[in-house]
Amino acid sequence: MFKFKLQFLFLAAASIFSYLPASAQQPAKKIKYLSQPLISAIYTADPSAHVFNGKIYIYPSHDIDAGIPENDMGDHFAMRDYHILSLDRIGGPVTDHGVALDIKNIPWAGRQLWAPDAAYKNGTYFLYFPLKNKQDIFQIGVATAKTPAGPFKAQPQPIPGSFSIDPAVFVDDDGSAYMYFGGIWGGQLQRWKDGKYDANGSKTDLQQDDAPSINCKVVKLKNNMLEFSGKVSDALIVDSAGHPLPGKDHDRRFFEGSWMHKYNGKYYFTYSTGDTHYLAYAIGKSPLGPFTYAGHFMQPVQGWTTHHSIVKFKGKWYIFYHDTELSGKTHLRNVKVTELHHNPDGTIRMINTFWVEK
Ligand code: FUB
Repeated sequence: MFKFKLQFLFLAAASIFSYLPASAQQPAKKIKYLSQPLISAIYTADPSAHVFNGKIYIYPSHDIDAGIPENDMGDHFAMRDYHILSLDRIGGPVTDHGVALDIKNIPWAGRQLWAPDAAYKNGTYFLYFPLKNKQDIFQIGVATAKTPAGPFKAQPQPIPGSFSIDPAVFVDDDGSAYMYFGGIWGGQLQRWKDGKYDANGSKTDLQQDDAPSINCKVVKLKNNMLEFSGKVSDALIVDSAGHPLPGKDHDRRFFEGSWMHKYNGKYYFTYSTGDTHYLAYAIGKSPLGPFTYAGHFMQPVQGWTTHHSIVKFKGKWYIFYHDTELSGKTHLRNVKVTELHHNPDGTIRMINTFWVEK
């Protein structure tokens, strides 16, 4: 899953000069970043941001160095707890609220607490998290708290009918809540055919280039926010002619890390293309899709890929994302934020998060 093509290019660019004799060295090239890490005391990734009580709360993964070798299934992402961050204003100080949920307090836990999200309803905050169960199969759990920073108490079992990774919960203007979830390769989505897990299924994607690609999943949540209401369906992405994107279209097809925001009455489904390292978007008339592919809006970051969220705060739109500026290592990431701009025609302005200065 997490090969380090771009990271390698970056490290090569940054370090090649230090191996040359001083006389042969060219003027040092400097990597410049669009934004700075929001915190540096711990490594954080997969930032899901929400505005609660007039503040921004960020629900990130907490990256650690577990000493597990890197592989395409993401075993090196062996996270064990969550810390919640908050800030009163963009650019202001960031508070780390400490451990909000620990894997040792989740009764069904196997390993790997991956990208979480949060939501609020009727006086309760909900933290949604992907975690491998004791059979090493990813499912999605939920924990509750009375305050946005927790601590959160996990439900004794995963959400019935849940699978794969990267839950993103969107609450529409009418109060209806939807969960988008799924990720291929290490996220195991390709192993879920006909609602059943196939341990012998492909390790990456379907490996059928001309067949429709695997879609992210979407499901309405019950009013209690703890259970799925009805059937899980595909958050289908189609091209401008209405055809599903094929499996071979790695530049455009869904990989993982979905998010939903509503802009001018339209539903913007955003996601990572994974092995091609872009953030892409597709627009629909309903939160359930289908969504028409509209383009890329973030160029590859430093690191294998990024994971984002989009939120409106004090009249402006922001994107929270991660890269590996602090560590230079794929599995030790840091969260960042920058402004996101919608163009007058409804497209999203392209973001480039780093460049090499001559
Ligand atoms: O943090 C672990 C995984 O890496 C997330 O679940 C994916 O979205 C990717 O960011």
